[in-house]
Amino acid sequence: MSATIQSIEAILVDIPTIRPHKLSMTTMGIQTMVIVRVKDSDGLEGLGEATTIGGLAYGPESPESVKITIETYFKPQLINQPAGNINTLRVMLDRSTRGNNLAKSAIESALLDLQGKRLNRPVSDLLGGALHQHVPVLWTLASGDTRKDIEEALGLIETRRHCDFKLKIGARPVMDDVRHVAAIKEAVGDSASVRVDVNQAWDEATAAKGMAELQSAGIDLVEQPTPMKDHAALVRLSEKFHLPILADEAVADAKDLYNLAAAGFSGAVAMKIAKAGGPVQALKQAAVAQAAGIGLYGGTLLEGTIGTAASLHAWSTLETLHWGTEMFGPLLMKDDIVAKPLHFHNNGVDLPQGPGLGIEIDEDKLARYRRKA
Ligand code: MUC
Ligand code: MG
Repeated sequence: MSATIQSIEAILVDIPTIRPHKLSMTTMGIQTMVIVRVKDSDGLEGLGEATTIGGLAYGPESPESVKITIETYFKPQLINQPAGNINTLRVMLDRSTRGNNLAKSAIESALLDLQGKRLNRPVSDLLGGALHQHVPVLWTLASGDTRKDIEEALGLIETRRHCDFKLKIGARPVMDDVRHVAAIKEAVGDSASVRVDVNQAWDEATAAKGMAELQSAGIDLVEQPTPMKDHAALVRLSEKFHLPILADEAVADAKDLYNLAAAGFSGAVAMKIAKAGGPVQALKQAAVAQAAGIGLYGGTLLEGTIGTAASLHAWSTLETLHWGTEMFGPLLMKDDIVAKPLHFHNNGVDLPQGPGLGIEIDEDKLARYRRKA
């Protein structure tokens, strides 16, 4: 008789960021993670995480709604079910609940962690096997101040923690942003790849102007310049410019990416376990991208260590990550709730070792940062 699911807990954890993180739609000062703990009848525990950036200013699921979805809707379906067949559980949740991919991602990650612990294998093995033990990681500059961003970038290059940078733009007039970006590119030099994320802030005409300027400033990639639902604009812009576009909010899962590629988009995709609904679902999107000749990039919703580890296990199984990853979420937070943090070095991060995700909770830290009321 296989082990069954006995308890599911979704815990809100609030940790301040090391500095304000300015996006086009909001400024983050605190990151809220939803930590999911799934226990089975043998006493094994699986960990998962859902986060979003900037709460409802960014997307339709909030940390609080994820907690309610898991506790009120998922938990009654999952309790007493065999823990070992993740596909069966997944189909059940997809049939009963539309969307809510952040909540589904946390559950899928926790079930994979549990299964890995049961089989004494890392999650990457459950996903077919790791091809990489060290994954490149860029850093996002988003202090809102050009001088501070340059200082931050030069320090990170010096210590070899990161050599590539993504700049958050879109909140200011386009030419102010272009000057900000060009100054940073000039300061970090040719060996650093500089990309921008507009987080949907431009209309198509502004995007055309901005992209022409960014192309001449030596920027390598422009992420989600236009609103997420405007697939036609992304396609037209990708045909017009050599400067490649990274589709982010426009493509949550495999189907979205298929539609965008079929409409003629060329460029790259930011895969995120949170958008897709879990590591397995994100890899389905990767398969569509590979078939369509679209470049791969390991994206984040600024998860802490558990969500970052779940993503890393998935990205480690992909032969080529054309644009690397941005799995730096834990480094943006002032503290962590795990016993052993991820090891960031040499412009990347090591895939955690051990069964499951390879991550253990620090119970004292969790007690300190969990939301009390
Ligand atoms: C996004 O939109 O890409 C990833 C890195 C970062 O700074 O923000 C996120 C979300
Ligand atoms: Mg983005």
